[in-house]
Amino acid sequence: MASKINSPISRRNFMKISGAAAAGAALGGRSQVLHAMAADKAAQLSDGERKIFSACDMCFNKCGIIARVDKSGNIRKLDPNPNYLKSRGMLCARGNAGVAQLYDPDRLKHPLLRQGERGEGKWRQISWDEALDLAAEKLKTIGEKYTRCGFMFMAGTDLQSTFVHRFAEVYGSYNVLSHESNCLISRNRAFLDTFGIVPIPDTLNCKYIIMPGANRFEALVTPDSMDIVTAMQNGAKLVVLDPRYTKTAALASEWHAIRPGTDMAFFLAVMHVLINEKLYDEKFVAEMTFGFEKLRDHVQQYSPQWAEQECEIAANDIVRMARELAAAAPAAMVYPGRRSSDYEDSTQIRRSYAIVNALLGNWDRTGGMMLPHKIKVGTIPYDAPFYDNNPDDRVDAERAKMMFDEEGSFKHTRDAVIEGKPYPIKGWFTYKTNPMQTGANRNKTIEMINKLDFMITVDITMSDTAWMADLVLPAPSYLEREDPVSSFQGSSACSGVTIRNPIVPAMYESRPLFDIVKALAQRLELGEYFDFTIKDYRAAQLKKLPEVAAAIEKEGVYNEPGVEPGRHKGKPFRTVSQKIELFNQRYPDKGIDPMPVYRAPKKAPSGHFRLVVGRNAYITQSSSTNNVILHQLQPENSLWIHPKAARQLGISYGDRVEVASPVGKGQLAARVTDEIRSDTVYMDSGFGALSKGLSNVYGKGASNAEIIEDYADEVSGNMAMHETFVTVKKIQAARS
Ligand SMILES: Nc1nc2c(c(=O)[nH]1)N[C@H]1C(S)=C(S)[C@@H](COP(=O)(O)OP(=O)(O)OC[C@H]3O[C@@H](n4cnc5c(=O)[nH]c(N)nc54)[C@H](O)[C@@H]3O)O[C@H]1N2
Ligand SMILES: Nc1nc2c(c(=O)[nH]1)N[C@H]1C(S)=C(S)[C@@H](COP(=O)(O)OP(=O)(O)OC[C@H]3O[C@@H](n4cnc5c(=O)[nH]c(N)nc54)[C@H](O)[C@@H]3O)O[C@H]1N2
Ligand code: SF4
Ligand SMILES: [Mo]
Repeated sequence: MASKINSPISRRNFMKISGAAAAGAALGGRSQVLHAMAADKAAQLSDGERKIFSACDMCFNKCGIIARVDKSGNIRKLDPNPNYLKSRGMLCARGNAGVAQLYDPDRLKHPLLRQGERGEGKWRQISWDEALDLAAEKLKTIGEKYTRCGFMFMAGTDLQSTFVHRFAEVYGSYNVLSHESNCLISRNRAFLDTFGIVPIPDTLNCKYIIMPGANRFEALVTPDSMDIVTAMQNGAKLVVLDPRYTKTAALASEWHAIRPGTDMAFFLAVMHVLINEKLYDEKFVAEMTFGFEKLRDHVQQYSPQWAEQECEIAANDIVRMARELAAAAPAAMVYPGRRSSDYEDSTQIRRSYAIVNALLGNWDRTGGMMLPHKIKVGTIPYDAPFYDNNPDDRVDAERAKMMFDEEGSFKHTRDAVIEGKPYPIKGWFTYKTNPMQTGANRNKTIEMINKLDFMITVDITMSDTAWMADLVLPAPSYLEREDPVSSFQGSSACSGVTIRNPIVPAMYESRPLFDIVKALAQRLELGEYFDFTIKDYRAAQLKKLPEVAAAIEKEGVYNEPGVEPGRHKGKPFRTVSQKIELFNQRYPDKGIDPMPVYRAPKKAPSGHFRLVVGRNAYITQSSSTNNVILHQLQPENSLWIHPKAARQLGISYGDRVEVASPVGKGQLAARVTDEIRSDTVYMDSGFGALSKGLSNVYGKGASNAEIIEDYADEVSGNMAMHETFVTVKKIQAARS
């Protein structure tokens, strides 16, 4: 297999397209990263048009938008906010398609109560009063019968999700889940347990980036996605390790089709070279790190020649890359990535990234791992009541070795609910999250839901999760909502505060989450905890920040200039040793290896492929595949399979194939391509919807959430979605 592809032509083209950035780069400072085109576009308002600042919500990035509203109050277009430093004056394809989400005929319009069996799709339209009375009664009766922890809550990424947490706390349940245990908690665990904090990569000023298991030019994270392009224009080298030839791989300086699950072998060998060739930052390591001697001895077993057998990247390439990293240090990094819901040892894999960064001495230095910075906004404080009959802990406690209490683990909570252990959970409230499509092993999610007495879902469309609920409540989209302000860390190059303003009035009978939990709290005699409006809340947030308040009023955003290196100087790290822990001192007590120990990934049984997960630039997890504009760009998903493997199975491009794992299966078209390893297959997420309320994506393609088995990272409880092996067989030939 060709493990390395250079693609100078596509890279040149890409640079041409983003030429505006190059013009800015010469100016330095803030204009270095702003894309000048946006400003002109935003300025061109036609007669009678108004512009309103807000923040995109087609994914978690919250890029700055200026909505153009016509005389009759309809949104004509969403423009990027040129002054919004985090998004570098840009909106992606999904951001541009936001209007189609607002005016989607599939929007939920009224509260709906289930009539037939769960998932049968029979609903009765009810009034809000009836819906809220019923929801409050269920919260009361389930809370009384099973304790208040018998009702669980789950909220996706959103500025109003904070009110789900607040409601759960005052209601009395600690069983609150976020989307994060299906996303990035093993990365957070790893960096926290190394640096005592999750650092921010200074991609803009970096000279050498190794990017393992991330796809930043498709899986957009602002501003990293744009800053890496700028850094490359300024001469930085980007090395991508990915079993697929992603768009990021295509634009990178170098791509290596690493064997899935072996990144730790690669990085242990990089440590081997850095240490044995004395290329690490000796002064930094001596002063700032703990456990170097132990690490030095530990990595002797992991030579580049050994690693080559595991990760299938040539030993001399590993040595070369280690040397190149060291030569560029401290403006060199292993990019920490984001989603790490991959393997059972994902925390340890990401620890190996963190440790290489520490050896490079890139902490708190230009082009390296920076101390994060967020502007502290205020809140309306409260003291939650104490309920003395509640169990001692979360239902998923102790199921992983070092879980985050605030995030929990979707995988472990679901197991606990199915088992009814250590105590029963009978109610579920979900807001803006779709675990039916984003939690691995969909049939198990259905099994859990069938154990519940009552499930409430707040969404904007009939998602697969809403489809399984008992009560479905319609919410306004981000273009109709007033949210609390949000303070964000946009990278080393900026942080700021943004607002989300309603651009059009809430459509149909939709009601914002805040109004829903406030009304429920009132019915449960907890009204005092929500005795305010969103406006009051915003005012409390900005009470001590008049400058911020003025800027967001005027420009839709408050930008804070970049984080300067050296901010951490002289401060202790928040670890046991108060240093960067190459050897983690808390781990042994928890039964965790204090330094990453390589365990080869499971081998695929004969005739099986490893299935890996990811996304592309049109898709936000499961939530944009029904959007009519994005649906036209990508109507269904396909199975990436290597020509060699396809040939053995008699599969040609476009043939319909069935992909099956021990827990589920799906049918979709084969995309025979050498852009993937021959032992691995891939499909985009968010397709194969069960809900007939999603008229574009219902029944289109396959749902990888159905097929992926539910393993978990042993340390953090993060879902581990790359541990599944599947079979592939041809069902029907492509029509020629
Ligand atoms: N199969 C698979 N699973 C994955 C991933 C994957 O790539 N593939 N990725 C993982 C990652 S990294 C993450 S972060 C998680 C994310 O997982 P989720 O939190 O489930 O995110 P989405 O899939 O975007 O689902 C968001 C839901 O919110 C609804 N929604 C959108 N806007 C609004 C709104 O304004 N108000 C309300 N009330 N609802 C709204 C959408 O209709 C959708 O049902 O998924 C994880 N799981
Ligand atoms: N367009 C778009 N942008 C997004 C999102 C979105 O849904 N759509 N979601 C946002 C969110 S919530 C997140 S968390 C981030 C996620 O962004 P990323 O963290 O970049 O995650 P993925 O896109 O899931 O990409 C992971 C890559 O890892 C590869 N891979 C699989 N197994 C291995 C392995 O063993 N080793 C290596 N080296 N690579 C492997 C996969 O092929 C895939 O290309 O994106 C964010 N940005
Ligand atoms: S990356 Fe795209 S979808 Fe996400 S917030 Fe920015 S413009 Fe919106
Ligand atoms: Mo994520």
